[in-house]
Amino acid sequence: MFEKLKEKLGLKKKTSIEESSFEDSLTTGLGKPIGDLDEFTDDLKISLLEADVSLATAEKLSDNLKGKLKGKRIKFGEDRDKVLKEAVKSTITDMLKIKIPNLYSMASSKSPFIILLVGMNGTGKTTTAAKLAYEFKKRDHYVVIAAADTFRAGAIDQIFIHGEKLGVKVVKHQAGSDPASVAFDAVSHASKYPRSVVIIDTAGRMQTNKNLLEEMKKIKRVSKPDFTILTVDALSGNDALNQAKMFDEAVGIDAIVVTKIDADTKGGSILSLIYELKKPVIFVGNGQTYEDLMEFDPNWYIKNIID
Ligand SMILES: Nc1nc2c(ncn2[C@@H]2O[C@H](COP(=O)(O)OP(=O)(O)OP(=O)(O)O)[C@@H](O)[C@H]2O)c(=O)[nH]1
Ligand SMILES: [Mg+2]
Repeated sequence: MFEKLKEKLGLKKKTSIEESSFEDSLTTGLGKPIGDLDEFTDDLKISLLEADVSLATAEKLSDNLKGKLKGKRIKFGEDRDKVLKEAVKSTITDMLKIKIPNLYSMASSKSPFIILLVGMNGTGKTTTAAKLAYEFKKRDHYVVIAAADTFRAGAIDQIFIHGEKLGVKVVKHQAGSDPASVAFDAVSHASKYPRSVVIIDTAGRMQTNKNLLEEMKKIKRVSKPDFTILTVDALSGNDALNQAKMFDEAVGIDAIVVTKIDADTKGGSILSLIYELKKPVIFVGNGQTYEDLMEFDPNWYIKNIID
């Protein structure tokens, strides 16, 4: 996973250091200066950009790294490459610091708990809706899926089939009908049951399609979700950040699910999403089966891109 970024940030290449006598460090105990970092950070920035990290995030990472290493000396017995690698790791760790909400415990404290899924075409909304339904059912919730993608031909059938496989209720209207009213009906139905969770699957939005965006705002107004999730496809690379900004401005999002990380992705967009948008990545989709929804763990991510 994230092989490209790992390979880049593995920092395998030996970095140069001005040779100075170790006698100094032995007598003073202060070690050698870490040396000029420009070449290292320039290479790092290029690696980050190649791995789908945005320019702004790559530059910030590089600045933060320089700040962290300012005045740092390499002590006798210490390896400069290792010091640099640990510094990159801890810089990324700091940039990923954001509170990740616990959706499962949130859903246990309100019924019905309403989740709205939004995102561009094909990013994995319907699959993620089914995966979430599976997880909530496993946790003894009464799950209702709202088939609120009334726009794309076949979308209602697609989610209905998932509902049958999972044994969860799917509220649907006819194709072409008002998606907000589907969502409303699903919430009304769920209100009759304790520990209920409503998952609203919506139609894919093109960034440019104003009508569909307006429709999504209406779904949100009518269904009053407790939690709005954006799905982005890890394969969309740097565009994921643009999509997330656009959706956040248009409807407001609480968290992001990055899908298809099992495909040959570079993974860098996760860092820019969290750092620039200041929105948590809550889950990652790592396959097409219902079990393939992983809670996002920053430590796991860092391990996968560096170690
Ligand atoms: N490998 C992999 N494929 C995924 C993942 N999530 C979704 N997919 C696949 O991506 C394709 C699109 O997924 P959908 O869930 O239909 O996407 P959508 O956002 O609902 O698409 P629209 O309704 O057309 O906007 C399907 O073939 C899914 O099986 C994932 O985590 N990994
Ligand atoms: Mg869909």
